[in-house]
Amino acid sequence: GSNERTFISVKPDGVQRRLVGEIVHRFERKGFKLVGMKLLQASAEQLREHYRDLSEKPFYSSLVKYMSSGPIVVMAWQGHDVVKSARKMLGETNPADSLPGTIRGDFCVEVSRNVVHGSDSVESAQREISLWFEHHELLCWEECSQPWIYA
Ligand code: YYY
Ligand code: MG
Repeated sequence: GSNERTFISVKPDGVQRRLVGEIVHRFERKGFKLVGMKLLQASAEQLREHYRDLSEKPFYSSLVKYMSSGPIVVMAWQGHDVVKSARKMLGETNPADSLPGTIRGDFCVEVSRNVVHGSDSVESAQREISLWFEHHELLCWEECSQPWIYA
């Protein structure tokens, strides 16, 4: 439904490279609704939890180190099929496999510096949003453009 939410974050390389505005702009233009956003320094502990499904992978500790190396921007976006659409907007995990026009296809080169995160399923999105946001930080607001985006 159009109340679906996903968790998107601009990784430390994306913040350092001043891509926050570009990434927000893409989701805004698409027609999704921003329902939560903040800049923060994530702890290794939070990141180990966020990426817990990858804990057996050889890159897990370097991933946690990179993700905690500077500020990140965490966001919750809402809209119809937003989880799947956002993954398409991000591109593939490896920027080399990402088509031009996607965020990773346009702005990065290496898998370990791929500038942006997006939830891979509705269940992951719910888990990640509740990990990074307090309930009161998520806003339900009436967007005036809604009737021009949804029939
Ligand atoms: O969901 P997504 O971010 O596209 O990929 P995941 O398979 O969940 O991996 C999370 C994160 O780990 C990825 O964005 C970069 C990093 N990573 C890596 O450094 N090296 C790999 N071979 C695979 C993933
Ligand atoms: Mg993932």
